[in-house]
Amino acid sequence: MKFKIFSILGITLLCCFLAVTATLIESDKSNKLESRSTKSYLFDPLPKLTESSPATRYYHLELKVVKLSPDGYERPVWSVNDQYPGPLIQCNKGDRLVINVTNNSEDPATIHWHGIFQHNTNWYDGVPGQTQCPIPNRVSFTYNYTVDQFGTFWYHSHFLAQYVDGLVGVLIVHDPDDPYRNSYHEDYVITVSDWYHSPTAPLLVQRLAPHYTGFNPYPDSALISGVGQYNCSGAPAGYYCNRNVPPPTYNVNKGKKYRFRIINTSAYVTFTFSIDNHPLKVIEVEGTHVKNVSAATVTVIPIHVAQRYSVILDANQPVDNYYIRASIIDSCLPPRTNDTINYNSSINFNATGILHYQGAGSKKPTSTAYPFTIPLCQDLNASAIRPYKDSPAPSNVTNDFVFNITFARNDDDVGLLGINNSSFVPVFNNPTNLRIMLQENFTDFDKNQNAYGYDIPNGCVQITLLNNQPANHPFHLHGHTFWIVASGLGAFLSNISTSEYNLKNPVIRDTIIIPEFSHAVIRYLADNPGVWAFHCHIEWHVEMGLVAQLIERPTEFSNRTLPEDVRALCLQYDSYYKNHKRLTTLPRDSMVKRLRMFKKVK
Ligand SMILES: [Cu+2]
Repeated sequence: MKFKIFSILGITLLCCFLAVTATLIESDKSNKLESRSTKSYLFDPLPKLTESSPATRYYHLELKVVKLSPDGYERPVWSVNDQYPGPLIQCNKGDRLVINVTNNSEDPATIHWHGIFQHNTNWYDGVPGQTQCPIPNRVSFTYNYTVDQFGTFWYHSHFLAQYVDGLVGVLIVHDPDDPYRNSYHEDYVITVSDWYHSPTAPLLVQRLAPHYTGFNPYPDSALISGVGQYNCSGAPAGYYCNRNVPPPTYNVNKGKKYRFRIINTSAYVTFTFSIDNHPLKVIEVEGTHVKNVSAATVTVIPIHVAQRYSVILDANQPVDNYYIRASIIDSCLPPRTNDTINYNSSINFNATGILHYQGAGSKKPTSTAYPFTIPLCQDLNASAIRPYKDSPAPSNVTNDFVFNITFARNDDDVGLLGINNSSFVPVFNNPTNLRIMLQENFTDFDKNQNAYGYDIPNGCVQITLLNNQPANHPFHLHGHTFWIVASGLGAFLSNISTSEYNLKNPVIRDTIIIPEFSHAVIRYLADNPGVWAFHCHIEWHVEMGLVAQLIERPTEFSNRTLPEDVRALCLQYDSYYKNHKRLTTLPRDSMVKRLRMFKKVK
């Protein structure tokens, strides 16, 4: 075994107080992955866009597996342009994004643009088996869409659990008419995420193994903006592990105001987010501006998987260093039973970063956390996030669906989640939107396609979600935002009284938590023909089947013209599989086989 002493370059001003000491490295000549470290854009204010809008903005994303150590522990990471999180994409409302994706990751992949409506471009929504075939390895594919909305978004792979392996990035759309534009000086992004030291393919194989009785895999770290501080106690002998990663640090100047865009890119966990001594004024939730009221100023924000908030921080405190806190809410998780994958993880649930006032020097913060007063595993109180402009929900429901969240074991004793007792199985090489375009009727699809359709132009779709399970599920709707007209305890229709519906000024967002034994009623307009996923965003639950497909206005959609490169991708994907000699050896490919197996069982 060979040890080297490494000194860490590029240390920020603040981290000088940390002793940067020796780190262990074992050189592993058999591993051919390149080891990279890149400075993240996340700690700088968003660069100003120079071109006037509407503009066409071009991006190139290369998907590639590299060795990175976000929390000090080195592992293969499914990176974008060698980075984790992937590079920033930003534009103005009205711009066109042309994003060329070159897949050199060895796996198939797709990119979903989380929260982007994809009006008239359903085939660029990036969901394998629903809106496109996966992009095979060594193939490039260009996403090309107009962005007619604004807000804080992210992008991520939608292929198996690839995003949990690192394939995520930030997408910001600026609003020329932002009512809060003059209320802050700089614009920062913060991501919070759980992080796993094992690649997800073996974790998924275990999670979906017959007779498995545990819960979702336990993460190893909590990251702030892609940076974590792992104590290395769980690192196997010989693995590179640096227990002195500098803390994620955001610099502010006293007297200025800062917008922070907070994004939870986790696979699993709910965080609370706070910055000591600094109340946060919420101004945006998932692409909708929030009303300027005193209730919008909060101290602690619960943020579930895939949710986003923008807040304004007033740097009006004494010049000092203060803790930024991202804490995993333990009580949102099931008990840590010893049959759960990675149950003995040495994770620190309370990740911290530093808000550094210019001139504060480098001493460690002594600030204390705000008391946590928000009800557990619920969304931020609705009074804090009312839409800036009152936006009544439509009152005439044209299509009414009830989705029961169900759990059952199949004939192989594999635990599966489902919508109305049906566990979704993607068919990667025959995506639903292509089938609709070939005039197939969704009512003829296999039951495990979980296809729910409606055909009334601009009708109002209502979905009642009933969660009679001891688990919390953050549900995300593609292609839309929705009005939350009701939510609360009780998982039966009898628990819901229509007289309590708020149609006047309900919260609008695209990702909602459905806590255990609870319900929610959402409405949205059928204004976007296409195939839209509606699913729990806990990645482990996605692979267990907690996914529905909403077939929106198939009559109209089937008459649209599919871009030739989208169709060609399916031919490339089929030939990739025919020629792929390692089909049975790559863990992620064995996952594909396993998913096909489910299809036979149910
Ligand atoms: Cu879930």
